[in-house]
Amino acid sequence: MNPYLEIHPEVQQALAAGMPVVALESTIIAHGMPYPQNVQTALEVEAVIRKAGAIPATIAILDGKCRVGLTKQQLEHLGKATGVWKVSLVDMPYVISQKLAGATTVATTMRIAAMAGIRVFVTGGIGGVHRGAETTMDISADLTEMGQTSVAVVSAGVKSILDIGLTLEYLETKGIPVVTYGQDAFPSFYSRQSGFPSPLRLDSPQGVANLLHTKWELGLEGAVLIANPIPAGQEVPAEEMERHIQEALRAAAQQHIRGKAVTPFLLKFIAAHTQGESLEANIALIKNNAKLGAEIAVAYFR
Ligand code: PSU
Ligand code: MN
Repeated sequence: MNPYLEIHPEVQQALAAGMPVVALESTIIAHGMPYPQNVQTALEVEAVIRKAGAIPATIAILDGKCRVGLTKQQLEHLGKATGVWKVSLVDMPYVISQKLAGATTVATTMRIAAMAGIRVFVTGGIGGVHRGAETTMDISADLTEMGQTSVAVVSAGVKSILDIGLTLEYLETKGIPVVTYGQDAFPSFYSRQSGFPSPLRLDSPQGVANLLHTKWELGLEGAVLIANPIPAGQEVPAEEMERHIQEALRAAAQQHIRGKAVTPFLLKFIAAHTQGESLEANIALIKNNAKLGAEIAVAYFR
């Protein structure tokens, strides 16, 4: 067992018993939503996973350990404290060795989930290839990590703060199957459409579970991205989002925002300018993803 890994007893027991476990990230808690909705949502998402017959394991870095499964107090701390790090792979050794509090990104959560033996992971939106990446080279480590770590990632597609076309190209290059659940169009987080067709489509948790099983049995390591469209009726109109995204990108350029600060800056800017609407949509889609993720985990372990 890795000395830096600390698995909550309930999660440990579930893994030992071969029961379905679903990993959850914590950047969305510390940097993706305001307090107290962030902690409230994190708890509700865990409840959705339990109701669907799986055990939730929210992942974060605390006291020099990769924690798999958090207590309510730990969730509360991550959601409330200031100075919680956003930990992508590049930050992991620093935050762990300095014993700092860290919220894990998709890339880091996947890596820790794999260390613990968890195969299914639920998030809101993944990082990807940023608009303008042809000059900035800003490509999220989420994509390279998905290229090598065998964990299924359930998300609501890709937010249009990114270049969706380039992100799909990159996923293809890395050999990451992209499966949209229940429709032909690839979704873009706040919207069920993105203007791009989905490379693949499946309509049942069992179908997804079979794909995962087949991929990994073939020795094809790496993730599968499952894009789950936001529930109809919860969408934020794409034209409205685009206006806010353009504004956010201009502000980021003016303020010389670079590197790992780019994604949180854009997300915060957009949240502040769309207020209740984007937050409500965000909460709806993460719960929707949690339900599907749990169903996939249950089917996979059957
Ligand atoms: N995109 C979203 N919501 C998020 C993130 C991205 O729509 O919360 C977070 C995730 O934790 C993701 C991270 O892993 O940002 C990507 O950051 P970067 O682009 O710096 O790799
Ligand atoms: Mn980046």
